[in-house]
Amino acid sequence: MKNSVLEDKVRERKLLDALFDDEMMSWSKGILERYNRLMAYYRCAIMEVETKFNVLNEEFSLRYDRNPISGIKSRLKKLDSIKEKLERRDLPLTLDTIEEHIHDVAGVRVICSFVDDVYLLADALLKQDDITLLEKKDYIANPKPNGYRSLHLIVTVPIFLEHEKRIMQVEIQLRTIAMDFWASLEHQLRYKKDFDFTEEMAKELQDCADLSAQLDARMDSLREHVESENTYDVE
Ligand code: 0O2
Repeated sequence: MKNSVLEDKVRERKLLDALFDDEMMSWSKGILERYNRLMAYYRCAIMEVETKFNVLNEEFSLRYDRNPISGIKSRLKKLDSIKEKLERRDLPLTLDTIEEHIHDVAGVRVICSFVDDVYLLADALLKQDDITLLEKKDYIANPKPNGYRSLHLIVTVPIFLEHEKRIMQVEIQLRTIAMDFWASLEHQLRYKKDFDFTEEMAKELQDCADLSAQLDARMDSLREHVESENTYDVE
C-alpha cells in the first residue's frame, strides 16, 4: 500500500473513532434533539398562522361571497440555507443565533386573488391581539429594482405547549396570483445552474413584472365594477 493511501486510512480511522466516541455521540445527539425540537416549534407556528388565514378566508367568503385566498404555501427553511445566511452575516451556526437572527425559518406564503385582498388580510391579521408586527416591507408599493412585488411581514405568534408558551417568529409573504406567477418563474430562472442574466434578460423580466402589475390593476378594477353593480342590484 502506498504511503498516501495508508495515511488516508489512518485519518479515516481517527475521524470515525472521534465520531463514534461515546461522549461525542451523546453530545451530538443532544444538539440534534434540540434542533429537531426548535424546528417542531416553527412548524407549530406555521400551523397557527395558517389557521388564522384559513379562518379569515372563511369569514370573508361569507361576507363578500368570494374567497380572498387562492392558496397558502408554507415551508421551513433548510439547514443549508440557514447556515449560508448566518455565514453571510458573519454569525456562528448555533441554535440561539438561528432563533435570534433568522427571521424566516418559518415561512408562510399567502396567494391572494386581488391586490386589495393582500392589504385586507394583512390588516385583519395584524389587528389580532396575539400577533406582533416586527417588520413590514411593502414591495407592492415599492417593488424591488428587478420587478419583484409582494407584501412581507415578520410577526411573532405564540404557540402553546404542554407546560409553556413560546413566542415564535414567522415570515409572511402576501401576494397575488400574478405576483406569485412572476416570482416563481423568476426564481426558477435565477437558480438555473451556470447561467448569468444578461442586461436584456433582466430588462425583459422587469417588463414581465410591469405586465403582471397591469394585469392586477385591471382585474382589481373589474372586481370593483362587479361589486358596485351587485351592491346597486341589492339596493
Ligand atoms: P426562500 O427560499 O424563498 O426562503 P434576507 O431575507 O435577509 O436574505 P432581505 O432582503 O431582508 O434578505 O429579505 P426580503 O427582501 O424581505 O426577501 C426575502 C424573501 O423574499 C426571499 O427569501 C424570497 O422568498 C423573496 N424574494 C425577495 N426578493 C425576491 C426576488 O427578487 N425574486 C423572488 N423570486 N423572490 C424574492 P429567500 O431566503 O431568498 O429564499
